Amino acid sequence: MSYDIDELPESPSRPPLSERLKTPEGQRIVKVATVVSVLTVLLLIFCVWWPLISLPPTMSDTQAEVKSTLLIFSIASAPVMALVWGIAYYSLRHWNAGSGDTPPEDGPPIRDNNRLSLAWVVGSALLTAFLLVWGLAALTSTTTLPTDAKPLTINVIGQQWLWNFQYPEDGGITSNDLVLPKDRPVIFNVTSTDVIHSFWIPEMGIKIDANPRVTTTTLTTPDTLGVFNVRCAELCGLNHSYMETSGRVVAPTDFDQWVKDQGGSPGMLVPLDVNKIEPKE
Ligand SMILES: [Cu+2]
Repeated sequence: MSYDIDELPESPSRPPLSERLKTPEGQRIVKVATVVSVLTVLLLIFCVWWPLISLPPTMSDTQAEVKSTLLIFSIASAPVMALVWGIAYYSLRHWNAGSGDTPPEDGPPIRDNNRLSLAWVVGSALLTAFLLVWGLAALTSTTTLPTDAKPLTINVIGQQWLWNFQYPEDGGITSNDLVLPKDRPVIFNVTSTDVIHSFWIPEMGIKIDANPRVTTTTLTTPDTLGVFNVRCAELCGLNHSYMETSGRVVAPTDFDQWVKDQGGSPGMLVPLDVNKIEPKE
């Protein structure tokens, strides 16, 4: 049955909420609200629990920001997801042909419930505005260099199927292991000598494409001593899955010692321009 919206009947004055909840429609709303509430709680528990067991440990400010953004966005979306799933569940379970709970015909469109419209529009606007502001703030903080420490620049060169790391500010040493000093911002200039790779440190929350003849840049500040993984996150050929190595975050004095052990000199600038790396033939 269809309705001409110009010929809709006037809405009768509505009985109080307590009365309306006793009607069959009110009972339906109570049941749906119960399902939505239970689902919301379950989803919130999942939002907190799942990252704890599935994400790598946090070893940088970037990864901390990534994790808190994931948590906040999941919590904000849990009630919305529960609302959609709750209504879908109730509809599929009760409003099928055999249940006897199917309304005989479609009801008139709701067009005069201003409070519902207002709540819907204001709720959606607040939620999306919050996510936008949080997202922009997180993006800014993870892509801006802190001003209180001198950053370290490292050239990252991917090739089938290994990573090379150049330290142009420490005598130009090259290493297959990525060694980083703790609490010092690091700028990674990333490129490739052959195909597209992707430079990924799960524990640091950074991942960026390594493209031949192009330099991409990412940055982070390691803040925890320990070992981390360096991986290629872009299918780059037969041995892609073996294109990984380990790295470690060490104390600044240990970093200087490591540089010397590699034949370098801490703080000595050697012009190694990652843009000048010749592609392999
Ligand atoms: Cu690769």
